[in-house]
Amino acid sequence: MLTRIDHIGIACFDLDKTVEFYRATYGFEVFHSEVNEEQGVREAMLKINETSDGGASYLQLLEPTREDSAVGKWLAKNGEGVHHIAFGTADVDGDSEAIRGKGVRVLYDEPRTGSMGSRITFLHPKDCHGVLTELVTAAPPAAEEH
Ligand code: V0V
Ligand code: CO
Repeated sequence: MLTRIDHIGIACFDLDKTVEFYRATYGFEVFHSEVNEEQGVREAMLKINETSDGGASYLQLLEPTREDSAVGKWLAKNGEGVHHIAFGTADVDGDSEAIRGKGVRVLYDEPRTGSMGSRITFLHPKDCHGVLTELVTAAPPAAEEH
């Protein structure tokens, strides 16, 4: 069951400048940052609020680490802006398989590693009315601490 907006992914050319915009304009601070080489992104997570399922909602600012990455290609074509939305679930495996069964293309056979040790997969935007959609299961709290 999808229980929250986990994050909104925003593509940018310069992560540091974009982080500074969100800090100076809205007062949002960086909660976590990392490089995900598999996805070809340098990212910053800005926590917006906790949610009733024990999780949280974030903005995910994304700068490509290489031009041929998903975000690099998208930026070259569209410029900066909202790149994807992500729904949180306790069961990304079960939910993605159920959605695959409805005829929506799930991009990965098995979920991959996402921000903060989460497990993620994506649904093809052409099957989702133009919205690249991600499903996320957060890492258990103990795993996040190590
Ligand atoms: C592409 N399209 C999009 C889109 N990206 N539509 C809406 N939103 C997007 N973000 C459209 C594009 O305009 C084309 O439509 C069509 O899909 C094919 O696009 P393409 O440019 O030829 O690119 P592809 O097919 O090589 O790649 C598109 C997909 C790719 C969605 C397959 O971006 C992908 O694998 N994305 C999943 C991984 C990802 O996005 N990673 C970065 C975030 P027309 O022109 O044919 O009509 S990593 C992340 O979120 C992490 C780590 C996390 O949350 O923890
Ligand atoms: Co994401």
